Amino acid sequence: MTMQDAPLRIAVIGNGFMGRIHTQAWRTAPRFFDLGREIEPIVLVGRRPEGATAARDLGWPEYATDWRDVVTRPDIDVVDICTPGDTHAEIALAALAAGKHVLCEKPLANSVEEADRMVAAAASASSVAMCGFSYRRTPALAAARALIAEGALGEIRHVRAQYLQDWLSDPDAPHTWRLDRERAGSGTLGDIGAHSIDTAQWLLGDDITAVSAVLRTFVSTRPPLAGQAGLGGVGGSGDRLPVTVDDAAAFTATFAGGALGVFEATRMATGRRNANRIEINGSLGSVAFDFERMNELEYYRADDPSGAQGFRRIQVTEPEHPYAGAWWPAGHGLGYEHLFTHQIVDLVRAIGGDLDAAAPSFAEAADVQRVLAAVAESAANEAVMTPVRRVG
Ligand code: SOE
Repeated sequence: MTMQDAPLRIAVIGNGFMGRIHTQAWRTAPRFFDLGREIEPIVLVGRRPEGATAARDLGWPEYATDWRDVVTRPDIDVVDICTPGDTHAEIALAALAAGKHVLCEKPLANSVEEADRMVAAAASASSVAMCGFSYRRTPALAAARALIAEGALGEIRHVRAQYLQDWLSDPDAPHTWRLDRERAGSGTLGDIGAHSIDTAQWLLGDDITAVSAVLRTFVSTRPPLAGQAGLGGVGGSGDRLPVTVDDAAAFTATFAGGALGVFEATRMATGRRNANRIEINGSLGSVAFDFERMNELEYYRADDPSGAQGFRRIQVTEPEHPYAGAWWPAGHGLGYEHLFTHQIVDLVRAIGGDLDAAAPSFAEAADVQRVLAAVAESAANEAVMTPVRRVG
């Protein structure tokens, strides 16, 4: 049996929301896509012994509580990191040093310094290292990228990106690791603003060169977490804990190619559950996308006859659209979990030799980290906020 014939043996590190959805993706990918390789889930890692029951329910043959015991094991080929950001670098470095392929959840790290160490380790490893910016695997966004790449939008002038959620809008929503700077690195900015940054740079094939930013924390303390239900969990009755990260981020950005970007990210936009939106305007047309309608892409062509101009709504559910053909009959549509399945498909293809499929690389993800750092630096430097001068 050659290496390529042998099953790819998987360890997922982290058993929260992301660990669960990655688990699902590893199981589903080989059922719908020809991966050229069998997948063998070996072990799920969580921090608490009581996670064993849920791991079994998810179909894992084994559960462990210390990632250090797992990432060097000879029966593991891929280490899939789904932990909070403060552990990404340590786990990835250990896994790469042990020759494992690595998939690491976004944002790549909690600082540029950590991200750079991960990039260096990936560069000297012979295995594949990829960061999980899952929205790149949305068929509609992949279709938008193809339109932009073929020049259908002409010269790109505007990028308008909003990522709006509301799971923190209740001031009594509990404190979780996502609200702790030590663990998460930043708040809304790194959690969901990072997606918008990655999506914008990837869609345009262009780099953000400078930013001017404001960050806001609207609720500065929260009750401790008592139990897990949904993203926010259930609040307990103990002393309130300090929120050490941003609740919302807003920034303008310039792109190397001349486009102007306006970005907004918040987890406090009441009524907006997962509105990851982006609109791009070019000299020949525009595209607009909202993840709450993820199977649709709006497309405007400036050369349509003047009496028939307007945004057309493309159903990105047809066999000719990226990823869509592997699923259901035309028109039937996909959901959030499919992005993660597509991500696994691309990772396995990269491991099989199609190296371009492993995107974003750690280097590209470190570039997003640099934009996050610039946004934080700009926001910390209040001098960039020019006061409005009023009379009286
Ligand atoms: C929480 O805001 C979160 O789960 C993010 O961490 C994910 O990256 C995003 O896809 C959905 O929302």
